[in-house]
Amino acid sequence: MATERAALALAVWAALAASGCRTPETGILIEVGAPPLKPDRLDFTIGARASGDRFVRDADSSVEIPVANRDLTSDPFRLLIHQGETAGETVSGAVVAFSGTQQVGFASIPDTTFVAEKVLVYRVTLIDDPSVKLTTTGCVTWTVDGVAHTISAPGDADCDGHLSLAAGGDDCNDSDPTISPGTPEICDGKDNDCNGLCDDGGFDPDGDGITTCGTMASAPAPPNGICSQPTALAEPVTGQIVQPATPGLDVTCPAPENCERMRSQ
Ligand SMILES: [Ca+2]
Ligand SMILES: [Ca+2]
Ligand SMILES: [Ca+2]
Ligand SMILES: [Ca+2]
Repeated sequence: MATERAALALAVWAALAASGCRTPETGILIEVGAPPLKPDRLDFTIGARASGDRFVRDADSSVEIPVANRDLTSDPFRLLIHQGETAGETVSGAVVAFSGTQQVGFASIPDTTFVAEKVLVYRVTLIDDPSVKLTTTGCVTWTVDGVAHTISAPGDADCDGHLSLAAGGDDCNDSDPTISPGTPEICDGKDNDCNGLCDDGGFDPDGDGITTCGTMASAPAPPNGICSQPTALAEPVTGQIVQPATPGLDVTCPAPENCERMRSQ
């Protein structure tokens, strides 16, 4: 797919060059036109490849462009990113169109590597895509053909909308999107809401300190929000044979809480 798009882009550039354009620079040109609804601004998020397949928002090339008085159908907006302006050699791009606070269009370009002395042209059309999510921290996530794409933000690596503690935020674990202030507590061995307590969501109905997921209820959570989960205290699932109540006789627990009492007797 990337090769086909690059070939298409080069063909487009060849057409531009034939029409009298000067010798190209090295860059990537994103041309945005034909929105379904008239936006008043375009939010370009350009991600530079970091480690592995991870892309991180590049502050220098990610821009917000006012287009309230522009007819993008007849006058497309073009953003040219030069090599060297981003932190990496391979970039990914997302364009979110806004009308006020409402998202009215989206487009993306695939992972693209600069080609020396070429300008790769991507003509994109804004479409309505409900899969797109843009956080206040600058992360963009979207899905194409069932494949999730993410451009994370410096300071918000897990894109949960909360900056890490190191970045001055309140996310006590910036590599886990199921952990951040305001996230509902679930029985998973994590301090989901970053309040410093493990699985403090009513998962210990008999108050013996052992939750139904096998953690210590309301125990102090480590700084990363990952709570200890001692296997010796793990709560059995309903119907599991735990231990004989009478030597030689197996007992099947009717419910986890009953199993718990049985084991402590
Ligand atoms: Ca985060
Ligand atoms: Ca988090
Ligand atoms: Ca908690
Ligand atoms: Ca939890």
